[in-house]
Amino acid sequence: MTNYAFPKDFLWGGAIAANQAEGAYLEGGKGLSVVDLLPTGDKRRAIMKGDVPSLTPIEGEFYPSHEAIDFYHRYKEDIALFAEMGFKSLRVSIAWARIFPTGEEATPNEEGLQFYDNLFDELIKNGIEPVVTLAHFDVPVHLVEKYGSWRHRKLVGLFETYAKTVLERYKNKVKYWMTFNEINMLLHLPFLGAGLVFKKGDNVEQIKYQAAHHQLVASALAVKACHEIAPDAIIGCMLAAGSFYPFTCNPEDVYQGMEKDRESYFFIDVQSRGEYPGYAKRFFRDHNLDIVMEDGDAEILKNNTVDYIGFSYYSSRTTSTDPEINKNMTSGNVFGSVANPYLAKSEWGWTVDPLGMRITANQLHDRYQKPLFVVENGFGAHDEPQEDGSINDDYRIDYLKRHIAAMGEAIQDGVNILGYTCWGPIDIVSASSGEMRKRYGYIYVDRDNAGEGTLERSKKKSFNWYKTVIASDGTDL
Ligand code: BGP
Repeated sequence: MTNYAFPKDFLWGGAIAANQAEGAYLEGGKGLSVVDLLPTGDKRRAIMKGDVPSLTPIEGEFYPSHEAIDFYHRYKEDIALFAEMGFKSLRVSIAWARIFPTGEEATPNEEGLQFYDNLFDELIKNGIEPVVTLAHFDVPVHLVEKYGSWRHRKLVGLFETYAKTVLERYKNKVKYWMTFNEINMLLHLPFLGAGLVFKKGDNVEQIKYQAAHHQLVASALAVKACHEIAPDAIIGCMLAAGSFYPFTCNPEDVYQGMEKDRESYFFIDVQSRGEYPGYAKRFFRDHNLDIVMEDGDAEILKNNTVDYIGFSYYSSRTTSTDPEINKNMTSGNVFGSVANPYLAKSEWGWTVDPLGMRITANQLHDRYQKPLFVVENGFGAHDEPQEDGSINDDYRIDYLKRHIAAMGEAIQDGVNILGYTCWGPIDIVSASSGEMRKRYGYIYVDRDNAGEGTLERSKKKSFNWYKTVIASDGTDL
């Protein structure tokens, strides 16, 4: 229960990504994306970090993105279910390689453009506002082969062309845009975030921050294009958020927490304030990083800042300078977090911290003074269907309830939040593990880790719960 209602125009909904839902990985003229090279399990983790054995799919290997949950063919059925829950918005991403299969054709792939026209039309017909991410972990593989992906300046112009193409095409259908999903993921999973492949002897830090600069300029150019092409639309950035707590009140721990937060804030500082913060310049100096910036880049960044801050929030993080404490890292956190003794963890080692949602939202508000949009939040869990097929996912309802309440408290604190698109309202492929078994949905999809199953959809207990939440403007949790 909340003791007040969320705003009437609050964008309740859900979020998915092309590569985790669509499947049809080479259909309709689509080219290969980096995510199409990610198998499941430990191999996936190594590849996401940049140790990439092959830039073509390996014979006999299972790649979950290739079919995913077949949203490409079943989106109408899925959207009908979202509409039944009362969704006001659905966050989707456009697969770059559906529009430009190699990333550098002279003209876009009409079949790819048509697919998203159909998708957006279907959403609009159902009263659901499309919220569109331009890049959700899916650089065309051709650009990795030819240019080394985002390490090369060439990607900036190619991305700008792609962004302009889709903005022009969908300007009358889409009002909410976002540039790079979890842009700070580039530092932790550089192949996933930016298509970066490393060889022995590479100066990894130099390559990552150069790629980051290119993405930041490309993001600003997409903002510029959006403001010119679709002046009634708004465009934001997207941060994998979750503040670092110091493990103790030792100032060394507190300072380290600040530094760790800045590793992520650095991106948003540039996208939202329009310039590199002093601490980033110092970091480059101290680490002998020589980031090549072209004449005019500073102006591009300064003049094209984002309209809102989109973020994902799954958990807080905790940091310590004590080597003994550091032996106890949480397994599920790519950001490098030690276990927090006050908080429980999910089966995948993700810390559960609803109050952290309120803390993070307030910190982002204090820092940027721009509207926020919670574009991902949810609980990845293994669901066990009962004999009659029903799924009683009370654990998921409990997680979501507490996080929505915390978000409501943040709104009462004065934070302007545009909406809430929970992650994976229908079960989709997990980004970090590639598993289907790690489910977030209100809608169950019959498919297992090996890709077996009918792909049939069914409602979990949480389906009606979320429907009530939306219908009651968040008062009935
Ligand atoms: C974010 C990504 C999503 C997503 C989510 C949940 O990092 O933006 O693509 O999948 O996390 O993570 P996972 O699927 O690994 O549980």
